[in-house]
Amino acid sequence: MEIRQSVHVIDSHTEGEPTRVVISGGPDLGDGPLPERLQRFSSQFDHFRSGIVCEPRGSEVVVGALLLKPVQPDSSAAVIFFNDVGYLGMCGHGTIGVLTTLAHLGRIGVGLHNIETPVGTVQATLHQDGSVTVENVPSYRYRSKVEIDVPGYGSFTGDIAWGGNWFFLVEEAPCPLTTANRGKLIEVSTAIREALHANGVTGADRAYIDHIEFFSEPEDELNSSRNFVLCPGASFDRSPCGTGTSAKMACLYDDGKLAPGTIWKQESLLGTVFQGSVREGSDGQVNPSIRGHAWVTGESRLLFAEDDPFSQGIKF
Ligand code: PYC
Repeated sequence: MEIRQSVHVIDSHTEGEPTRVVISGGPDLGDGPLPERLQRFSSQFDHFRSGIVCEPRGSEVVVGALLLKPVQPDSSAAVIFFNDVGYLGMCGHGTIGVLTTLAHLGRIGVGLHNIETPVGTVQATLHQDGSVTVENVPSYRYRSKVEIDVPGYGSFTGDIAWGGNWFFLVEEAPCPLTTANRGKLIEVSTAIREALHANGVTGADRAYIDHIEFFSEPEDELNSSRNFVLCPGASFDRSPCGTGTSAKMACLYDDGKLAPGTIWKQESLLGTVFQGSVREGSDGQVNPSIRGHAWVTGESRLLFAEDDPFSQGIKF
């Protein structure tokens, strides 16, 4: 078997949601600003994205994180996040996975680290107990109480908010938020996303809303809320979703329901938790932070054989 490419990756999960960090063997994207390198990645090396995270090497649940040389000398890393269908602006669980992976490699220690992403630099703290706090990009509610008619499912009302990705946040879940209902939740949230798209409902600057979020009372009364988050593609976030929790806290802050510094405990469909809070930002925005824990699950070399028909991943 002739191997064309060998890629060193480290896998982890953050509160249940997997991250695959590409340590070496990735494409050369140059040294420019991260948005330019993302543009180069998507236009010239999209096959690398799909080869790393799609089946047979990955699955629709895996979020990839390509480690890059940072622009600023005081940054610990630069990273571009991606999944089975494309690229993510920011990724909260993924940033926690990246810090845990860098610590596993002995490249960083306990303390504060700047991590560059295409949508801005975030600060992340590796704590003594192994947990990580991510100070996410400024987040805000763009529109509130947007009503959308979803063919076959009725009408839903939600907020559109930015938390590093675009979210449509629906208070009224179509069924109880349980793992047993995950198929139904994926089905309805996908229909909502399609209806938003068909009706031209977008984020700012006509941005495509690719994440849909449902909420309910938490199962554990010590938590503040439970969520279900549809990710771009057809999978749901096993973690409480860092950018989704940021978007949620921005809406709560806007409604006067979350004071700066108050802890918000967001519970996922699996029952895992991110602990969040906000600081007041400028122009009505908030600076959210989320804290969670990741665990390294594997370290491997992904091999790409010359004659492998699925070397670039299976496209369904
Ligand atoms: O934690 O921000 C997040 C995230 C986005 C998509 C999957 N996880």
